[in-house]
Amino acid sequence: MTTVITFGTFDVLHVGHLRVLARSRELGDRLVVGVSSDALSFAKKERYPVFSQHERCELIANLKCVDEVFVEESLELKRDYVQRYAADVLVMGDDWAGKFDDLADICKVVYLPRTPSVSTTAVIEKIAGMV
Ligand code: C2G
Repeated sequence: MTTVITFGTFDVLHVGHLRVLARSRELGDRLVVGVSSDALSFAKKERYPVFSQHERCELIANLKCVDEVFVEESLELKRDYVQRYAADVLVMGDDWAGKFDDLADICKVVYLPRTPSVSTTAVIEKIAGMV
């Protein structure tokens, strides 16, 4: 049984999010997803997500490729989360390339290419332009 873990805010869910999760799941038998808390998202991006951490967790937990979700409270706790969920593989989008290589002593670290031309910010701007 190979457990894969990945992390993200996953605000305003779009196909880029879905693809990275589906590809992550293909790397093992079980996919655990850490969804950034509202406070962590604010610290990273200086704005609160459109959808709350409860709504984002509910959406991610109900995707076919996802087995378990939890709230990621801090970027500094990656090692603890990998150990807590007994993850064999840590997957991150390649916007984080190299950032988690220090965890290679406890799990395989994989960076997947992002889906081009789609982002939460672009979706928000597109909707804002329609109203
Ligand atoms: N993603 C992607 N293609 C896109 C947009 C996002 O593959 N066009 C991926 C990101 O690379 C990431 C995941 O979707 O793996 C979630 O993206 P974000 O919600 O932007 O995640 P981020 O805020 O970078 O949070 O601990 C790490 C953080 O929680 C990551």
